Parts: sequence; structure tokens; C-alpha cells
Amino acid sequence: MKMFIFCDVHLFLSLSLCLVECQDENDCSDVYNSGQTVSGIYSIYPAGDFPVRVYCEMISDGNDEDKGGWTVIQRRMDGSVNFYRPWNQYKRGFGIVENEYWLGLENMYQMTYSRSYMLRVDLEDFQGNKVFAQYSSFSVGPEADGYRLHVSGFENGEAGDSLSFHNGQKFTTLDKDQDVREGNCAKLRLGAFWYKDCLETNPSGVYLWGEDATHFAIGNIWSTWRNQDVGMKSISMKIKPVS
Ligand SMILES: [Ca+2]
Repeated sequence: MKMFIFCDVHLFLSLSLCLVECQDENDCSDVYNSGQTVSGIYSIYPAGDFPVRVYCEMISDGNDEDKGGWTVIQRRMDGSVNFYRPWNQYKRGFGIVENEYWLGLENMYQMTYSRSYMLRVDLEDFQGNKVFAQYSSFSVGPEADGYRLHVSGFENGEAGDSLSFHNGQKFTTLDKDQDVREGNCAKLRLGAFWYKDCLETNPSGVYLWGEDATHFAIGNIWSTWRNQDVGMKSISMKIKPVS
């Protein structure tokens, strides 16, 4: 019903045309394939019915295979957004799509349940060094199962593998403890993530502005590249369908 109303108001096209248009752009790879090859902000329809604004990275540093259509699902770059937030915020998404944001667990689930995706994590430290980690398979389960993370197929871009540790975990926020530790890892490590008995990476942790060992592992860290006291200058997670 929602779909019909949206399309009807929007364009006065036939319903069939409209359905094609709405369903076509589930993610940035669809946007890319429709001829939009410049990185920037676009609307996608992960659930098919209403638009979500998202940053599309149309070209990466890699080879031709990596070109086009990466949907940025998480990005830190300047500490402008507070990521210490409750469950509903992580479910729906928050932040500023122009710089720091979280796409939302429900959107990630809607995108990845019917189509196979790969994941790329790009990292930069405050000295300007850039590395990445790539995973050939990435998906997020339904809310009824705690938005569980499924990630595998690590390929190294000099970052090392800090994410496989979190494979199979449910998502934990400050107000919803689904980790395997006795306490709440979101409260202990000041973020929100697919924590286990806490972490090897903490992308939603505190923006530390570099190295700070005052509190253990609270920063936006990636411990297989830099240690657990070193916050990244930028960290972004992006996904693309497996071709
Ligand atoms: Ca716990």
C-alpha cells in the first residue's frame, strides 16, 4: 500500500513502471548501473518503499573490479557526530550523510537478506596512512535474531582482520545487552557493535583524535592494524553486491 501511494503521488506513471523504478535502486550499485558514476549522496530504496539518503562511493582505490557502487553503511571522519546512542537509533540510523553516519541495522538487514554482498572497511590514521580490509561475504540478520552479523572471506589490504572475531554476534547498544560478556560491552567500551566478550574493533567508539590510553579500548579502533589505544582518523564500512 505504501508503495502504491508513494509512486502515485510521485510521478503519475503507471504502477508497473513505478514498481520497476522503486525496486531498481536498492543500493548504490543500482545507482551506479543506472549511469550515476560520480561519488556523492543519493536516495536508495533498501526496503523498496521509501527513500533513504546515503553516500555512494562510485570508485575505490582498487582495480577495475572494485569500481562503482559501494553503499557506505558507516562512516567516521571528523568526530562531528556522537555515536554513543541507544538501540532505536542504531536500528533506524542516524548522523549526517555528508560526513559521519550510521545507515541503520534495519536498512542493512533489508539490503542483505535477499542478495549477496561483500564488505570493505577503509581506515586512515592521523599520520595519513591508509589501509583496508575486505570480506567476500557480509550480511545482517533480522531484528528478531538481534541483527546478528555474518561476515567471512577476509582479504587483506594491510589492515589485518579485526572483524572475523565479531562474526556470529548479535548487536549490542547501551540499552540492549546482547553480547556474551557478563557486563554490557557498549557501556564498557562506549560504542555500539556486534560485540563478543568485547572487541577487536570498535568503529562506533569514541573519536579519540589519535592515541589515548586513558581508558582501555574505548576509541574507534582497529586493533590488528594499530593497537587498542589508537583511534582512527577515518573509518568507513561499505558494501556492494557480489557480482
Ligand atoms: Ca553482556
